[in-house]
Amino acid sequence: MKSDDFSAQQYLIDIPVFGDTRGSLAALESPLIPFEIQRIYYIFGTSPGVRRGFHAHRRLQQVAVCVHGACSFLLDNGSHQTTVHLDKPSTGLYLGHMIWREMFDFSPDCVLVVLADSIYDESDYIRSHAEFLRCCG
Ligand code: T46
Repeated sequence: MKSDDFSAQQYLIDIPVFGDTRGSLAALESPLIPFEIQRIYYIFGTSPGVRRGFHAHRRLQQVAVCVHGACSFLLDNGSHQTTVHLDKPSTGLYLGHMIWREMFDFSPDCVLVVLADSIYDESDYIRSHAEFLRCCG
C-alpha cells in the first residue's frame, strides 16, 4: 500500500507536561495516544554508533518517546523519507504501519520508550527492504 499521506503515517505528538517546584510529570493516555496500548518496551544502553530497526510493520502502530537523552529516526513509506530527531520527554513520534524505520545517533544516556497497539509478533515484521518496497508498490 503506497500512501501519499505520509504526514498521517508518521507525526509528532506534543505531550503535556505538568511541572511545579517538585519537578515534572507527563502522562500518556487516550486520546493523545491514538490506539489502545497493549505493550510497552524500552531501548537503552545502546552501543556507540549503532543503527537499529531496519524493518517495517505490516499492521503495528506505535508511539516512541525519548524520555532521556536523544536519538534519530529515518522513516520511509516507499515514496517519501524523513528524519526525525527525538530529544525531549514531551515529544512523541507516532509510527503507523508500513513505515520503514532505522534508529541511529543514540546518545549514551538515551532511553527510548515505545508504546504499541499489539503484543510482540515477529510475523508482523518486514525485515527485508526489498520486500518492503514490493509490498508498497
Ligand atoms: C520498532 C523499533 C522502534 C521481544 O522479544 N519483544 C518485543 O516487544 C520487542 C520489541 C523485541 N523483542 C526481541 C526481538 C529481538 O530478539 O528483542 C530483540 C530486539 O528486537 P529488534 O531487533 O526488533 O529491535 P529494534 O530496536 O531493531 O526494533 C524495535 C522494535 O522491535 C520495533 O518494533 O519499531 O524498535
